Amino acid sequence: MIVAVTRAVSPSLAACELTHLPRDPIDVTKAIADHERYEAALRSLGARVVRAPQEPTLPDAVFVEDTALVLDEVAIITRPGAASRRPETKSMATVLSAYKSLRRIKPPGTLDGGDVLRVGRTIYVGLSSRTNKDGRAQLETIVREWGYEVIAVPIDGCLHLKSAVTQVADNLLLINAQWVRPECFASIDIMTVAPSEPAGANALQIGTAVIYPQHHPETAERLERAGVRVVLVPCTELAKAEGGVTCCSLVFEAEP
Ligand code: CIR
Repeated sequence: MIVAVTRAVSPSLAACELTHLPRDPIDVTKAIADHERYEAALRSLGARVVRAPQEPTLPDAVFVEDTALVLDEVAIITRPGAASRRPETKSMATVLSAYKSLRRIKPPGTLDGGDVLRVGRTIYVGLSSRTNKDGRAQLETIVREWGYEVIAVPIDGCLHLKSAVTQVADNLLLINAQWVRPECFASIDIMTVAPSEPAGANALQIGTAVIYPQHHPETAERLERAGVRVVLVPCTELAKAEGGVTCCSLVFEAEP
């Protein structure tokens, strides 16, 4: 069974953390409607959507990806780089404990799930403003038990590693090469975003399809030309909060 853990959009979303974008008014009603379309897209691809408890006072709580890394063997509860986001992990730990045994990133380590890209047994970790060396080292120690290799990847110009690169098919990554160097992913095939869509590298792979923002049509066409099935979703309001499609769920295999 594929589980996708999501969380409702907080009414306080407009007070979200921002790093690279200017604060633009967010239509929270539209954000909520878009998020429901996103959950419907997850269901259409066979995922069982499990909503974590709502966190109305935590503006960024919809971006559940940052609170944990879920592997087949274990769930690692992160310690987000933005202090305002650390309380989000408490209820997420409770939800994930129903499926996996838990480990935790401890102070002074920080790690955002958005900085973690797993491809097979390799875990790439972005060197961002949210993830520090200690957090990365703790992750490396935890996952060594199951034989994962951790590789640090410099990024520049974006919030998280997965703002710059995501997996879109078995051996294929979608990349913005201005924000991360393709050479960091030596043996994997690479396709690039359309130059007019720098924020277009964030796609959520579910099986042989990807959930993808409809406001990046040129990159969507590139994906389709590469043979990737694309399920488009509206997500302009969450994008104003620097969130993408991977950010809004934690997707993993679990026992039914
Ligand atoms: C933040 O700055 O933390 C939120 N406004 C956006 C987080 C997006 N998460 C992600 O890319 N994994």
